Amino acid sequence: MKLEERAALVKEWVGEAATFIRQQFETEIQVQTKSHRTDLVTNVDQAVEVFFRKKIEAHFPQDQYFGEEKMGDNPTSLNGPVWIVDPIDGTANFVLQQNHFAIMLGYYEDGEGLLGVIYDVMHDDYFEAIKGKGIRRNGEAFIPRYTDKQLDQSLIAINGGMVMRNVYDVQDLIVASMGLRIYGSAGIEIVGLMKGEIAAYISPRLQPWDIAAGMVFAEEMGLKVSQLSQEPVDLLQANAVIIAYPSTYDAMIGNFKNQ
Ligand code: 2AM
Ligand code: CA
Ligand code: CA
Ligand code: CA
Repeated sequence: MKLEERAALVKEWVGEAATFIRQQFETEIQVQTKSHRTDLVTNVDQAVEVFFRKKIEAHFPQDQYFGEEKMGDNPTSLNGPVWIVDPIDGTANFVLQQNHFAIMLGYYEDGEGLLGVIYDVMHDDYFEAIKGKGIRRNGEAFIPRYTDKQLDQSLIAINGGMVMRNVYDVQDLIVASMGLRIYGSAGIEIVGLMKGEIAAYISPRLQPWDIAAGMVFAEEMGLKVSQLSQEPVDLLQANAVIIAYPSTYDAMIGNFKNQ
């Protein structure tokens, strides 16, 4: 199946999932904690992940699937066709703000990102990246307007916990920038990069589903993405990640202290 056809199918599924998610605000959402008091999961995250797994299984039974809420396989390799799904990215925002969360899907073949989707559910803003074909926003070709700027002219986004604890001395980088923004959803932060609101997003522990879609966008937009150590991102484990416009990336990458 052509990538464009896959992309059209995904768009249909995401639309259906988003309608379901919005309807859940009329019901009582069941919230549980995972690794930490602030690490949340709800019945809605789980239901949406089951929904995507079933769609993928029905249409592409040969493909590997993995998602945050572990409703699929535990991935051991990126060989062949692989889907990487975050049913709700920004669960704390979903629970507490009913806003500022995203659905994210990445589709890879032999480790190469071919399709990325990030959907800002409450703003009905749909971003799709197809390898070699650029980005579409709500069905229209999307032309990034941001011009590459120096760090002192740039707003940057950094994970909140990392800022609070000054992990890798990131506060020095914030001081050197135009200012800090924290959105609380990797997907919404990557959308912020595409819209040119921010010039960099940095997080100390992104899981494969937090960054798989974003890496396809990065490739199509000419953004730089790597681990903070400058190693390539490994989609079989958690990574400390920077995704940024080239000048901002170059200004920051050598300055993550005490890694
Ligand atoms: P999630 O909401 O899908 O879990 C919050 O800063 C961002 O980091 C969100 O995109 C969130 O994704 C992600 N994240 C990754 N690991 C997390 C964790 N252990 N606790 C909270 N957020 C996490
Ligand atoms: Ca989570
Ligand atoms: Ca996530
Ligand atoms: Ca999630």
